[in-house]
Amino acid sequence: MTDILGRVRDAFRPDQRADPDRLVERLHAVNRFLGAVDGHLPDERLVAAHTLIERAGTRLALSLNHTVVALAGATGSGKSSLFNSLARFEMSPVGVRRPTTGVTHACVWGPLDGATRLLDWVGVLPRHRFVRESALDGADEAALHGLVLLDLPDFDSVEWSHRSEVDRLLGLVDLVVWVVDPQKYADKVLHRSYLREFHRHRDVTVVVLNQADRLSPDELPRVLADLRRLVDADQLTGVPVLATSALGDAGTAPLRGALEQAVAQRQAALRRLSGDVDTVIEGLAGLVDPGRADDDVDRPTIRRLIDALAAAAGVPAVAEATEQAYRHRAVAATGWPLARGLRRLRPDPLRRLHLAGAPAEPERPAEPGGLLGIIERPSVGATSVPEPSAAQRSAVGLAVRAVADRAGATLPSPWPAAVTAAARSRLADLPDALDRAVATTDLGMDRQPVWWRLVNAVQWLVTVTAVVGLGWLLLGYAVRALGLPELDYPMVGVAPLPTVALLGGLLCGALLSLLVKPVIRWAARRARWRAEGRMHDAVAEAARGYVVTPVREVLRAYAEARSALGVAAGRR
Ligand SMILES: Nc1nc2c(ncn2[C@@H]2O[C@H](COP(=O)(O)OP(=O)(O)OP(=O)(O)O)[C@@H](O)[C@H]2O)c(=O)[nH]1
Ligand SMILES: [Mg+2]
Repeated sequence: MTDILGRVRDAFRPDQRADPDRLVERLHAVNRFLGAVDGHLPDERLVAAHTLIERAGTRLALSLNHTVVALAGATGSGKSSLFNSLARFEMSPVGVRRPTTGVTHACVWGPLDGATRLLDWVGVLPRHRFVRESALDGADEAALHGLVLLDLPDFDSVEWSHRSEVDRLLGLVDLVVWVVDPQKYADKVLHRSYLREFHRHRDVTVVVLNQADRLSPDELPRVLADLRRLVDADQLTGVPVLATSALGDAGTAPLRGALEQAVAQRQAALRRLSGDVDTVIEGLAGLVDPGRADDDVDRPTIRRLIDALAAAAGVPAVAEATEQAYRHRAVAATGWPLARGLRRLRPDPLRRLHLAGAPAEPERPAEPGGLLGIIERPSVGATSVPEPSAAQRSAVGLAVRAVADRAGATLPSPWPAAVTAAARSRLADLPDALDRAVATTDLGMDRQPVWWRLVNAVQWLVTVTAVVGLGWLLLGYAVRALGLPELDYPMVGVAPLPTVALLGGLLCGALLSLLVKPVIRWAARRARWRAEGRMHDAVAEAARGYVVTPVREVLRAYAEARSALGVAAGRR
């Protein structure tokens, strides 16, 4: 007897106490994991974790001074008999008709008060609750104060409701005593579907071979050894395997000892939940790869995306138009004043695209699209930037895909799918954003450069000089025609001043126009580069906001989930 109790004590490892703070920290980490992956991973992969958080929160809020123990097993193994024998009262009916117990019965040792809410949560009907506190027992039962013992229906029942009740309760109780009998202790369903599933709950599992009185003294050790072998094969090494008989106090003593131990330690609830956390983490382990470094979207891929979006948004066309518009406006501003009227008849290339070159435009509501929105983009706006070609559309599709592929390449499934979904999540709004980016970019064309004004002033000066010269000459002819005394022109060398003024003015104007031409070409190219750079920046902003940022959010969620799971698993 002393030997059995010693084994039980070892099995429960009293030295390795469950740390409630550590348990709460692990549960917080699982919760953090759930918060991080919310919306990124399919809900069905997270059910167990959500259930754990919900159950653990409730169990920890309820009495930790009580230990809820379930007697589980096949029909006829003697659960109710053991229950009655431990309670020393006929509380749960024992019968010959199988299965006998259809609903869970509970017996509470000590006052019922603290256990009531626990039993409400576990779901035992009030009429099936019993209290084991009798003055007659004296100190006998004191060691079990705090025990809430449940007699469960049979797990292998022909009644579906029995099986579901057992499965529900096995997820809630603190400790499970598996009751087997000499005939059915090797039952495959018991071992494969139940005991093996509890391998992470070794600390809160006890196996009893009941009806041991039916075995001869020779047979008992052999059957016990065989059961031990099977239990070890279920990865439950170290779990106590006890022989019991429900026929008398002596037969239940080993189990009573184990229960007293569990009640005294008040560790079962914490250990149960720790085992649950282990199980949940094991199930989630494939969702993150602890060895991999955090990934980011690499710069070359982003650059290719921006280039593709810029092409689709018509940046090259607008840049080209900017260069032409610069030339157009510069010639109009610095050319020979008398020929400017002709130039003004030609349309301004930027205005043709409905782009004046200056920032404009209030916000417009987004239009529906999708990736195909890019493809069907163009009419979106106030601009008449040319529609993207089929090649440009597919380049955008490929570039967005490349961003997702590169970012998700090293992540375990199903994160790559989450990254792809994020990359495409705002594509519907992207066409409008691109059009807005181009339309509102300050192309730097709203102000006249100072040198235009200088050249313009010189042009007017020489033109006025020529006109004055012409006028003067005309006046001379008129005077001569009217027979009045001839005007005396001042001479510049051999030529009269009005002729010099007229010809010099005309020549200087033409020369200035010629000289300014290459400067205009050079400055127009600069204006094009400047506009291109600014539009590129605006498109890059849209690319970041609409494609890269959603992808980065998933990567951040992944990193957070991985770190949280590391803490929950004890890797930190
Ligand atoms: N000899 C002997 N008979 C036992 C022992 N335990 C139970 N029995 C008998 O086995 C039969 C089944 O016992 P129950 O306690 O009803 O078994 P159960 O596991 O509760 O069965 P269900 O309620 O149907 O799941 C009854 O006839 C009991 O008298 C025992 O330790 N020794
Ligand atoms: Mg029963």
